[in-house]
Amino acid sequence: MPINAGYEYGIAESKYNKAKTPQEKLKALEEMLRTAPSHKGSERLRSSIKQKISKIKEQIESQSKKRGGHSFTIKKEGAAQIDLVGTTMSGKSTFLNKITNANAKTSNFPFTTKKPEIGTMDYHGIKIQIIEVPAITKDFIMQEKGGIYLGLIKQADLLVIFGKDKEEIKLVLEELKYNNVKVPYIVYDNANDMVEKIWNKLGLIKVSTKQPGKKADYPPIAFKKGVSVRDLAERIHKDFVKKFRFARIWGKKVKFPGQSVGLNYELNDNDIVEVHAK
Ligand SMILES: Nc1nc2c(ncn2[C@@H]2O[C@H](COP(=O)(O)OP(=O)(O)OP(=O)(O)O)[C@@H](O)[C@H]2O)c(=O)[nH]1
Ligand SMILES: [Mg+2]
Repeated sequence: MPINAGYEYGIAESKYNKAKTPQEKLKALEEMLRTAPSHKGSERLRSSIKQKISKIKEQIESQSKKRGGHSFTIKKEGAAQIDLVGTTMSGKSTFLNKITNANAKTSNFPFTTKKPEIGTMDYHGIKIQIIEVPAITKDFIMQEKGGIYLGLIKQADLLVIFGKDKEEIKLVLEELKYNNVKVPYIVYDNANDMVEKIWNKLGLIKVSTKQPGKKADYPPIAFKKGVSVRDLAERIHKDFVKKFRFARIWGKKVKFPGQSVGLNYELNDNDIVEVHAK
């Protein structure tokens, strides 16, 4: 132990020495860096810890790439793929069954879900794929069984994190962090508006087309936030952009219903668009 390093540093260092997996090593190294003395004399120590951290991160990344080769994925369908990830008996299957057409087995016994369960959620006409990943335990992803799901988790557009309490949520988030999962997530909180929270977090908007003199078409189309009338016109038909004259918009951000806009107009959630072409 270096001179003047505190008690916490000593604990972190002994954790590092005992660590078996690269994930445990990374965690201990980060703790060492956090608790290392920060005076001038300890600069070498800090930089050696930082070097070790970057090496171990490379190791984890190459490990997860190798493992990714064995892992299976599920073909994306619909506007987004969302994974329910969490500890056992945290209500993943119950929620999946509630919001999708799935009929996953739920029970009072742990580890009921043994393979990914897939469902489709219909959000005001937008189809969203929801997948329950079998429960996570400590070091689960590092284990043979858990590792095969790492690729699946990494390809998701959003994760919904489940746990029976704060500790479990923390455990799941740490497992993901130490396996380099960088997918955006939202923590499940059993709120009535959970589906809306999920939709908002996805960063998508739903837009409907319409014909002159008729009601809006159903179902609407999902787009990433920030798209313009041009993106919508292209999605409908490639000639639409060439022949475009103007579009009329009904929605919450226009000055009046049916306002005329050009190709560059940025669309908003729930906009209704009537494209006028030559
Ligand atoms: N108190 C409470 N219990 C719930 C809730 N959601 C589910 N349960 C109960 O918790 C138990 C486990 O629910 P599941 O949905 O099977 O949990 P899971 O996360 O899919 O668990 P595994 O697939 O077995 O790992 C069942 O007995 C459910 O009835 C909830 O929101 N609150
Ligand atoms: Mg389940």
